[in-house]
Amino acid sequence: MATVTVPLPGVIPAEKPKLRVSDYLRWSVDHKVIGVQYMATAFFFFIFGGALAMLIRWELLTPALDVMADGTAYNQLFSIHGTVMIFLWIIPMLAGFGNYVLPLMLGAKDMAFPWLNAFAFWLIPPAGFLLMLGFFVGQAEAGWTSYPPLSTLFSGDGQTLWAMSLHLLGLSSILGSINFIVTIKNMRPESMGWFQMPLFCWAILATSIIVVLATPFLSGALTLLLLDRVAGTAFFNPAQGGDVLLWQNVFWFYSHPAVYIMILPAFGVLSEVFSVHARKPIFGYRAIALSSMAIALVGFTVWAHHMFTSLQPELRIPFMITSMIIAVPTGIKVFSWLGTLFGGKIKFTSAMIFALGFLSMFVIGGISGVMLAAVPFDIHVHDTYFVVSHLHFVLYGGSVFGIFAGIYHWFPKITGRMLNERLGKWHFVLTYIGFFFTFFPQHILGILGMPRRVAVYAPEFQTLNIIVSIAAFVMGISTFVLVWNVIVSLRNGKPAGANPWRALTLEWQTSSPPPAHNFIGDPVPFKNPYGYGTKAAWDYLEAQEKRLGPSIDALNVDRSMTSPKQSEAINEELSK
Ligand code: HEM
Ligand SMILES: [Cu+2]
Repeated sequence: MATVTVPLPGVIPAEKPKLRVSDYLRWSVDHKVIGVQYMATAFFFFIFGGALAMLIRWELLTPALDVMADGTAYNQLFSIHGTVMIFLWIIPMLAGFGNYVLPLMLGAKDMAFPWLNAFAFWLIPPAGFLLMLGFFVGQAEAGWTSYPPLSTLFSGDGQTLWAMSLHLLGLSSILGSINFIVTIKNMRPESMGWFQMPLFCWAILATSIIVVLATPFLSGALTLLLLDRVAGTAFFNPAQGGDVLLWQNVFWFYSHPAVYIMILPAFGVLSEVFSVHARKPIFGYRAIALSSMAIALVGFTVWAHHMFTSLQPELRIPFMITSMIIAVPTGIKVFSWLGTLFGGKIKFTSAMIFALGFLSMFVIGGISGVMLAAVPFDIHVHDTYFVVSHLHFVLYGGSVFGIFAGIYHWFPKITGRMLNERLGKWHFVLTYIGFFFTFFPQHILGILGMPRRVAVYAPEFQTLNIIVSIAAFVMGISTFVLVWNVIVSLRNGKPAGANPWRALTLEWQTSSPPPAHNFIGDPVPFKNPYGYGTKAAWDYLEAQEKRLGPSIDALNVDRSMTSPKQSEAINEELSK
C-alpha cells in the first residue's frame, strides 16, 4: 500500500520551482513557460503598438499634416497600429492567460498537445518579424481591415508581408485553439463535469470554438489576397471579373466573430476576478457559461453590419436584427456580474478596480454597438470617429482592462510575488481617466462628421482633438507605471504564498509558481468549481484521505494553507 497517495488540492509542495530568464527564451513544452512566453511577447508588441498610437495622436494635435512625411506614412501608421494591437497584443495575450491558467484550473498536468502548444507560440515571433519587415519595403497601408482595391492595387510590398504575417498568426490561433478544446475535453479529471469547470474555462472553450470555425475564413481571404497581389489573379478586381466586396464578406465573416475572440476570454477573467475580490460565489454560473456559447453562435450571423453602407437595402434589416440580438447574451453576463457584486464584500484591489473599470467602459461600448447596429444611424456615422470610439471602448475598455485585471489577479500565481497595490492604483487612475478622455470625445467628433483614417481634418475639430491627444499621452504614460510595477515586484515584491486572495478555484490550491506538473498527483475535483478550500471541500478531501490511506505526509508537503481552521474562516467570510 505504500504507493497510494491522496493527491489533494491544497497540498503545497515544499520545493518551489526555480526558473531562470533563459528558460523563457528557448523551446519549452511546459504550458506555464509557454503562457509566459505568449504574455511577454504580446506585451512587447503592446508597447510597440502604443508608440505608434502616440505618433498618431501627435499628428492629430493640429488639423494640418505636420509630423508624418505624407498621407502614405500616416496610413501605414494606423494600419500597423491596428494590426499589432489586435493580432499581436490582445489575441496572443489572452492566449497566454489561457495557456497558463486553464490546465491549472482543470487540475491537468499540462495541455493535451504540449509540442503543438510550443509550436503555436513559436509561429508568433516570425509573424511579428514579417510585419516589421514591411517598414523596409513599403509598409502595408490599407488599415487593419485591408479592403481591396487599396490592399491589392495600391499598397506597397509590405501588404504582401502583412498577409503572410497574418497567415502565420491565424495558424497559431487555430493550433492553439484545437489544443484548448482537446485539453478541456480530455484532460479534466474524469469526475469533473462540464459544469464543474470555472467560468474562465468556458470562456476559453467558446473562444476556441470560434477560432476553429472562423479563422480558416481569414486564411482563405488572405490566400486570395496574396494570389491577387503576387500571382495575377483577380478575385477582388471587378475590371477582370472579380468582386471587390468578396473580401469584405469573407473578412468580416471571420472578423466579427474575432471581436468575440478578443472579448470572451476577458469576460472569463472578469468572472474569476469578481467572485474572488467581492468574496461571493459567482451569480448565474450557468447563464454566464451558456451565454458564451450563445455569443459564439450568434457571432456568425452579424458580419454584414460592417458593410451596411454597401449592402443591398433588403439585406440590411436581417443583419440589423441579428446585431441587436447579440447584445442580449452579453447583457445576461453583465447582469450576472452585477448580481455577483451586489451585496458582496468588495475589496478594491487593483484587479478588482480594473474589472469594475471594464464593466463601466464595456457597457458604453456595448451601447454604442447597438446604436451602430441601427442602420440609419450607422449610415450617418460609418467611417467616422464614432466607430473608432466604439471599437476602443470594447477593445481597450473591455479586452485590455480585462487583461490588466488578469495581470493583477494572476501575477502572484505566476511569479510567486505580489504586485505593488499602490502602483496598481496609480496605473488604474491614469489609465481610466486617460482612456475616457481619449475615446469619449471621439463619439462627438464622429457624430459631427470627422472621418476616421485621415491625417488632415477640418479646423473646427481641433479643440476636441487636442483634448483627445493629451488624454492619450496620459494613457501612454500610465502603461509605464505597470511596467515599473512588474519590474520592481519581480525583484522585491511581497512573497505571495499559494493563495494570497483566498480564492476558491483549483489554480490557487498549489504553490506559486506551481511545480513542473502543477500538482502533486492528480487533484481530487470537488463538486463546486468555486468551492476549493471551503470547509465542505476540506471535509470531503479528508474523507477521501481516510478512505485511501494516509500517505500524504511522506511527500514533504506544507498543508497549512487550507487547514480546517482556515477553511472555517473562509466559510465564515463567505456566509456573512
Ligand atoms: C452589442 C454588441 C455589438 C454591436 C451591436 C456592434 C456593432 C458594430 C457595428 C454595427 C459596427 C460597424 C460600424 C461601421 O463601421 O459603420 C461595429 C464596428 C466595430 N466593432 Fe462592434 N458591436 C458590438 C460589440 C463589439 C465588441 C464586443 C467588439 C470587440 C471586443 C467590437 C468591435 C468592433 C470593431 C473592432 C469595429 C470596427 C471595425 C473597423 O475597423 O471598421 N464590437 N460594431
Ligand atoms: Cu461586428
